[in-house]
Amino acid sequence: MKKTIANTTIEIGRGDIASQPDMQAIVNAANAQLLNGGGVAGAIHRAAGPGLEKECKPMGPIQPGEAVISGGHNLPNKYVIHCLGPVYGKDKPEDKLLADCYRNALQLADKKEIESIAFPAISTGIFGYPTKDAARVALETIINTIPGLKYLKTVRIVLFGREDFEIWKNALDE
Ligand code: AR6
Repeated sequence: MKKTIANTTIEIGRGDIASQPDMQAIVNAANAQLLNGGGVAGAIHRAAGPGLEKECKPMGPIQPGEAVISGGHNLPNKYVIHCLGPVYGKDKPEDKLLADCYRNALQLADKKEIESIAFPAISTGIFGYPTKDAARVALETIINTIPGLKYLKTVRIVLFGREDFEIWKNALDE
């Protein structure tokens, strides 16, 4: 499932965020301390090796909505952009903070002249953000941010589950 906006293609795919070798950057659904964790953060840190945590630790803690960049270490990607999503029901307003994540990550990527980036569904796991609402906020933000970027050609959303994949596909269709 693809959609092109101002020369940038948005793709919705299924898979593991830590196995996206054709992307220059991947995004981590991080914790504030930028340490190893569960879900996406666990998969990324496992594949990257201990050097990633060592590089990230001094950059933490970060705030909800913030994004920071590191190297990819043993990952096939040159960069990892770490975003702290809002905890649903706690960090408010959730929709603004989630939008900040996607916008800040995309702008940071463009500053580094990154042409391809893969996102997981930030905040929709342990942080409890409902998938359908998160998909709408994320896609709206991506679509609105793309025209202001110079280098980015591909934005991929990588969904773990089949149901999540269907929800995001429908959201992009709308
Ligand atoms: N690839 C792609 N998507 C995945 C993967 C994977 N390998 N693993 C899980 N998902 P989460 P959050 C999906 O919990 O809600 C961590 O412990 C998952 O099904 O990783 O932002 C951190 O340390 C869900 O839809 O991120 C933080 O403390 C989505 O990715 C906290 O969890 C996000 O799930 C962050 O929570």
